[in-house]
Amino acid sequence: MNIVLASSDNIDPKDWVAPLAAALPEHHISLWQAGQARRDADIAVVWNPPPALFEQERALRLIFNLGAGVDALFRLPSLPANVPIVRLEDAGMAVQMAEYAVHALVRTARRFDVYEDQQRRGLWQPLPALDRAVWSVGVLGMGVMGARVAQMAAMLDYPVAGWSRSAKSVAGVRSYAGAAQFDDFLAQTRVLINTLPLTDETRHILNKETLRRLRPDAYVMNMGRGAHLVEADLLVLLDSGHLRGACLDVASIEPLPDDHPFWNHPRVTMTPHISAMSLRHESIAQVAAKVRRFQNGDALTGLVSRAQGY
Ligand code: NDP
Ligand code: OXD
Repeated sequence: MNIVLASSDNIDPKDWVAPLAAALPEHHISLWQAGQARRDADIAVVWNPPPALFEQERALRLIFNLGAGVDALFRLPSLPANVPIVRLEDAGMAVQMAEYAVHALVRTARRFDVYEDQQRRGLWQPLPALDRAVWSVGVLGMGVMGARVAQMAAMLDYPVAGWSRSAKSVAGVRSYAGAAQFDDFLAQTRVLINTLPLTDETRHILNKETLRRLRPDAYVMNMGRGAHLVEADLLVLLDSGHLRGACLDVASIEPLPDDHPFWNHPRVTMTPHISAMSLRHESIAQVAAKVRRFQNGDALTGLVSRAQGY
């Protein structure tokens, strides 16, 4: 089969094309770049591909997204309507996401942020011991990422709940499902961790109405997408004291503009979309295994639902 790799980010062929070709020696692998002749590709392996890819390659039978979130693909008007899309499932990302969330959770609950400040001020001052019962964690999205985050927080004995479209059964995690249980989920949450995909239903789900429903002195983490959060609402709730802080891995505009208030806000921790990075070796192994299944006519996991948008 003819397989092309395409991304708007610069891809160094030796990083992706050569290892994918080594993993799939029976197929022809090449880098797709705008302005080059059509390849009559069967499969496109993409991350934020240039829109021209789908305008030119009209014979695609499968699109493989080199990430968990497919929102950027759905924004492309040229995306063909009937070609199946498969996204990365975990591939080493879930453990990173869980590590990121637990780091931020423990930092705020155990007051490491305060101890860092005390150290700078030369202050030797133990603070009261942690009472886990008052640090209820709520994870938005209980898919590959969210379930791992929730499990990890539950293993540290925090009270944990998860919210998803369908009910889940995860040890140590109370399940809330659907719009009908959303308010109850928020009302019992103090540390809100977003791992939802960005869809029409979840855009701006973190706004002043929803964030106000959290328990007082709440903390918000966003590792989903910047457009889940109404950033101005977060700032108002931080400044009014309803929220104690936020840890944000994603922003509505990335890279974050130079004059954005998040850069210098004393209670915002900002990271550059790194909570769970695509790992080349794991991603290529997953793509290669699925290409073989596809070629054999076997069912694929990780298929994206166009109706649900994830
Ligand atoms: P999954 O598809 O495995 O999980 C998505 C979860 O969200 C599911 O539990 C799903 O419910 C739930 N969900 C979706 N829509 C709704 C809704 N309207 N109401 C309630 N629940 C909903 O995705 P992943 O866990 O693999 O990835 C999730 C997202 O994490 C990605 O889309 C991406 O945006 C983000 N991400 C960010 C990274 C980063 O570095 N910042 C890295 C990787 C991912 P159900 O199970 O019932 O279908
Ligand atoms: C992803 C991401 O969706 O890196 O995989 O954000």
